[in-house]
Amino acid sequence: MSHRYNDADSDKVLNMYDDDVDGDGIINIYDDDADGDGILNIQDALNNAKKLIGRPYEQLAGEYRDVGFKFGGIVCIDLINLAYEKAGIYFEKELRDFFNKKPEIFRNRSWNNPDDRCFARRVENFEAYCRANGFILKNDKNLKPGDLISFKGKHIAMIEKVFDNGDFIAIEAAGKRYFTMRTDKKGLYERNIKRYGEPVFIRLKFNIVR
Ligand SMILES: [Ca+2]
Ligand SMILES: [Ca+2]
Ligand SMILES: [Ca+2]
Repeated sequence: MSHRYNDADSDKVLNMYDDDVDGDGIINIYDDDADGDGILNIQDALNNAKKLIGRPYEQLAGEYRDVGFKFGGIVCIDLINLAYEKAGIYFEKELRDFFNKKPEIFRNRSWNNPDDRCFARRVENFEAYCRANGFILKNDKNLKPGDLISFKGKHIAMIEKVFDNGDFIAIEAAGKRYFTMRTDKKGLYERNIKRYGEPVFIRLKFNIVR
């Protein structure tokens, strides 16, 4: 996680606090290539997510001073957050900043707010952020690698590969599977629709006016 504490553009603001990680004058959420490595954010994040395959699931869910995470365990949303932060998009910060702009989109604000350390690790907050920004797809007809799939704001995975017949492979960190791994659509749906609800598909967009 050294990327968090690096300062890619040497402006004395660490990456994790920097609105413009690569210092090209375009702030991260409008910058298609936020870390300036020549790879677009979505592809960059997908590459990073693949590297997280094999990470154990964080069964303690942040309890005990987050010891599980410190030892490399991740929960479903960490897969997304870590994959993106290495690409220069820090959703931990973006969600908190967004709360200050549009608090009304978040539920249970008396405790579900930026002061809560788990605020940006709640899928429902990430989904609300995506909804407010118009990132929710109408259906699953034209999924692309890098799209995200959220089950009623309770569970989330990243799509890696899409087949012509509508099938897909996703990367998922799920408690019942113990390790971050690939899943086919059938397995993903069987594990999660009954438990959480119907899927919502998300395509993040950068380089747009919001
Ligand atoms: Ca910086
Ligand atoms: Ca930039
Ligand atoms: Ca990049």
